[in-house]
Amino acid sequence: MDPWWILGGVQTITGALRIGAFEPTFEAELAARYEIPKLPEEPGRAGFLAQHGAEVRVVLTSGGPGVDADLVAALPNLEAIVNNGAGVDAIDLDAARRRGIGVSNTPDVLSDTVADTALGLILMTLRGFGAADRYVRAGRWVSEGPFPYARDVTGLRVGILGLGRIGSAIATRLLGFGCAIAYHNRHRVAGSPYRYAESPVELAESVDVLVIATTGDRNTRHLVDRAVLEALGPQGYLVNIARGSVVEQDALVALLTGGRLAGAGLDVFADEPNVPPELFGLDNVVLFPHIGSATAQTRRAMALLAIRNFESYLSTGELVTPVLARRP
Ligand code: 8YV
Repeated sequence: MDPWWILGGVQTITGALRIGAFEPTFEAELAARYEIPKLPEEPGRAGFLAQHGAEVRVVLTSGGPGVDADLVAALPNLEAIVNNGAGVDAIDLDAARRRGIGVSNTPDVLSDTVADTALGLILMTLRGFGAADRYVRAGRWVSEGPFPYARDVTGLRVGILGLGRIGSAIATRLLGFGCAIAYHNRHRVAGSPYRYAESPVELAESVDVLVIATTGDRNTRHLVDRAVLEALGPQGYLVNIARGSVVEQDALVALLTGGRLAGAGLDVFADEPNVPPELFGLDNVVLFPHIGSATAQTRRAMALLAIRNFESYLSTGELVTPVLARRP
């Protein structure tokens, strides 16, 4: 290990910098091992960067606020960005690529848990399980009688937008429900047993439920626009466990409040933690606070993988799970 990384064996890491608040498990696992300086918020941020920016070689981050082009520019010797999370949408990958900065994420270890969340949203939205629970608690079973009928999940036609690791885990689960799976992806997945749709609109118009499992980046921004939502139609449901940026949220809200979509199950939003209040009164909409991967086991596995990337970079100059390879 280079001498500038560790001072006197006390695991005080120099040359590294933490950006933003970390989710609790990553915070705890990191704090148990290392002391790493945090980038202060303004008003101290600019002064800190002017004084220490050139010392920073590795950045640790965990989703937002991430690392934008300005921050990359303020860290002239940055070599690697380690993200605790699969999605790297809060990191300016173009700015990193231009400078040859490596970027790592935490793939695979969260796929099953996020897929479980998607199934939970499908079941809750179509069967009205959340609304049914509220019905009992409000005493309405007693005062109003039986809860209204819901929609079957078994045998549904489900379209998956983005058949990557998470999308595939969702599809596998849905096979157990006898669902017919179709997908759209930037590229057709060789050997996939599922029907391929040429476009998001073509996928949406041929399914009962559209599940978004793409990455969130500038290529997927508003991929699910008004035209796709209208193609899904008044009998169709939208489920999103990916990123709010993939959906034209204003159009989604307008169609849901106008009764032109059957319902939606949403774990992610355009401007988290703000959720359009127009959705709060709709029983055909299920709203989660971005909990796709939020189990104790998975958050620990993610934290340990992020730390493995960090340690590997410090000792070998290689990231374990890079989304962007370092180019010295
Ligand atoms: C976390 C996520 O909320 O992995 C992702 O991309 O969206 C979530 O698992 C995020 O990483 C913050 O820790």
